[in-house]
Amino acid sequence: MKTQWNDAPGGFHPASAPDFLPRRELERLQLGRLQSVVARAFERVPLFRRRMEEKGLRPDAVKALPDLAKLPFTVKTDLRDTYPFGLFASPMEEIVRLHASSGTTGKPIVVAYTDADLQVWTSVMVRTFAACGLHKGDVIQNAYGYGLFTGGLGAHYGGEALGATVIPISGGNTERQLMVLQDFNVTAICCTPSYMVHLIERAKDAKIGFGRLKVGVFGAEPWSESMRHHIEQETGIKAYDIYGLSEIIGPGVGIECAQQDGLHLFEDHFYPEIIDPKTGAVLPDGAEGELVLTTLSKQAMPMIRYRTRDITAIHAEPCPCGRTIRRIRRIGRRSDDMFIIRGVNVFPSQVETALLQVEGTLPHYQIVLSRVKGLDEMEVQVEVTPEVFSDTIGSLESLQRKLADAIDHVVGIRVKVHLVAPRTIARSEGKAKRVLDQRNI
Ligand code: DLL
Repeated sequence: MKTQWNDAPGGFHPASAPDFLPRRELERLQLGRLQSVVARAFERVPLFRRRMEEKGLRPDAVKALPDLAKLPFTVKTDLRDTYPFGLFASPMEEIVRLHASSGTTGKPIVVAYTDADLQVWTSVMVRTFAACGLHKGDVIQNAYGYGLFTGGLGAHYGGEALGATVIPISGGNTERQLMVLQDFNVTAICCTPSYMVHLIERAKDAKIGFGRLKVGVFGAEPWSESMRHHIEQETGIKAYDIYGLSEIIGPGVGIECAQQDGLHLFEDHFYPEIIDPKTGAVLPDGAEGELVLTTLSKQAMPMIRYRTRDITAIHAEPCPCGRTIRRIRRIGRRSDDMFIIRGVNVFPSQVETALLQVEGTLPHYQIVLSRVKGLDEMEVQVEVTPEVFSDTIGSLESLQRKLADAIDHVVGIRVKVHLVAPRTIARSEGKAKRVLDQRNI
């Protein structure tokens, strides 16, 4: 095949062909894959079989794509309850890789891949990088953590298969990251957006730039449009949002294209539904709800109707980039991220959006939750820029008021804002921990 994609950034990569399938062809492919994966899970995963039988269903109930809505959901606790290998649909000798995701409590969840699963993963990561305009000749600094976390190895093999040069630097060691970035002529970086903010700060300290860097592939945690603006302004690169989760495959479930307006889901492998999180009912395209994903081709650990807890909406309208695979809106919220302050639902991402609208602060903040006389309270700690910090008390007070106003405007409640000196909030090398929950202390 002629590899024109070598010459033009953003050009076509052959692996991306499924991104552009005519809808009917895509749906035919999806249905065939769905029927086989449901049959496989029914035959090989006792928990899934039991749930199907409880509903009086057999795999032949899936005659068309909408029939998926009849099938039982899978939830995170199913992975915990069957720890470590209870949901595997392949014998151990066919499993060539395990990853694990640390849970908030106790045992992690374990995910498995056959050789064919790894090939699919690599192909969706190639499509991911291609959608960001990367190709052979690019130099990718992969600062996602290598190890049990899926970010490092997932991006790694995709980058290599793309034909790019991959630097497997993993997370952390910020000085070295900046040195490599300059010296190895890095053109793309993969890390969490919060770590990129940290790199920007340290590069500024060292009075160095970002060399040939042109693209960032940032994900694994929610980040706001204002955060994107900050990163792009400070570095001159294009910052793309990448989505994924261990239970489904890892990174490579969805990616933004050059439009940066929603994430295309590789729905020939991961079938999306949006449900009402309370009733479980499937919602139409455009409606906001919980994203539910079904792996259409996974062998080792098929996930049927996995409830991601990520809140988004499907955009069905065509994308100017020409991809026919549907898009989801950027994920700013998880249903389990929410807390209730004085009767108002609050998501951490709303706080970020509000803070970054106000000049004089840095994108480093922490939300501290506490319980006072049985009621939940929230305080927002925000770092201010060194210039503002050395300013008069009066200007700090005015900034504090502006921030409280901005939060009030976005979230709808007045909360305490505490300005802190630059470099006082812990920096993360991977996923940032934005909420410090002291309610049960
Ligand atoms: O974070 C996989 C990944 C690695 C994705 C590298 C992107 C880049 P988990 O550790 O299992 O897997 O966490 C998955 O992180 O359900 C979301 O809540 C959140 N998340 C991931 N990407 C995004 C994103 C990896 N772009 C969980 N925006 C998911 C918002 C995200 N949230």
